[in-house]
Amino acid sequence: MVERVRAGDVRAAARLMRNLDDGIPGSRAVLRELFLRPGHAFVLGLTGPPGAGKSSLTDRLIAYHRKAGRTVGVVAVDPTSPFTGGAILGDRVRMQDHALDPGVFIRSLATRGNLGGLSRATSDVVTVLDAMGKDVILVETVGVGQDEVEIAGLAHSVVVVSIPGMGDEVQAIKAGVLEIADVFAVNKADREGADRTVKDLQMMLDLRRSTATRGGLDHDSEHRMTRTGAEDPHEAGWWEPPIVKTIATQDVGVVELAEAVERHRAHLERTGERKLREVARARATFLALLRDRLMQGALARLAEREGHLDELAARIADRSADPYELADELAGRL
Ligand SMILES: Nc1nc2c(ncn2[C@@H]2O[C@H](COP(=O)(O)OP(=O)(O)OP(=O)(O)O)[C@@H](O)[C@H]2O)c(=O)[nH]1
Ligand SMILES: [Mg+2]
Repeated sequence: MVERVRAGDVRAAARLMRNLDDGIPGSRAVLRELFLRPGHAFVLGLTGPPGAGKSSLTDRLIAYHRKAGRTVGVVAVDPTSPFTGGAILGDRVRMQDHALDPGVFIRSLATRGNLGGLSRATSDVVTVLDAMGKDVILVETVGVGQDEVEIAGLAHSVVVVSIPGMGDEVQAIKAGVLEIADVFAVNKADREGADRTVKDLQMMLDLRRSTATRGGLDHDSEHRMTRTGAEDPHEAGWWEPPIVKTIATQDVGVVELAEAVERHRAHLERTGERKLREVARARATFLALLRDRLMQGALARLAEREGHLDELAARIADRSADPYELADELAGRL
């Protein structure tokens, strides 16, 4: 299985991804082997509010990279499929032009059916796609900041997709996304208000630049990457996120978007930040794994002693069991 995946065998990769999803014994050992002999993929995250056009842009970016002779892997994560009534079908339809292209591998993930959480499942798929030798991996996630999938911990570069007329949502962007955006795409630029959105974003960036005294990456207590800033923004090493207007449905601005990402990729190489991001990704992956393992261990022990979790929950609810004491005790024993 390891050799077949590394040779780029699509069926072996699809099977491995399914097995990982289903928790089939042995699949994690395969993943481990693959992890230790990685490929060379550049991982690009696309994130933004539901319906912003992330899948449409992803589709166009696939075409762009294929034209340049690069192989592409895609992970589309949708924890909120009610918005589209099933992202998996939607993504298939939107990206169907590439369904028969052997140079493209598309994998959709929904919340259900992923043992150990979406974050880990996403990172597993990225590992497999990388091992397959894909040149570029596009990871689409819905949501902004509060998402279960920490896209910044997974990708080398992150494109934040916004749309005209977001008003309040730009406020929301201010909170978390500014920190993770390497490139902004203002999609649906055929709609009114695109220039206004560009201006709003630009104002936020200007504000940030004027308050920042230092630039660089560190981790906050939530083990996310944050910019600590270690130098004057006007010195080399400061990355100013470009804002690109796009119309995904008409293939407008897509080359500019891809080129902005390419400039960021070059910046990462030049400044050594790519390595930093890979360390950040390793950190996030490891913590997610550890959390899973500890939780599994704790729940198994709990089941031995206290019975089914639902029964215990009922006892906690009617105050006949003490959740604080139980949690302390379990954690202590682990
Ligand atoms: N007018 C216009 N419509 C667009 C544009 N890009 C995408 N759309 C439409 O917007 C809708 C949502 O596009 P998607 O690509 O599915 O958006 P998404 O962000 O992937 O959506 P979710 O994955 O459900 O969050 C579709 O009907 C697209 O055809 C654009 O540039 N202009
Ligand atoms: Mg989508």
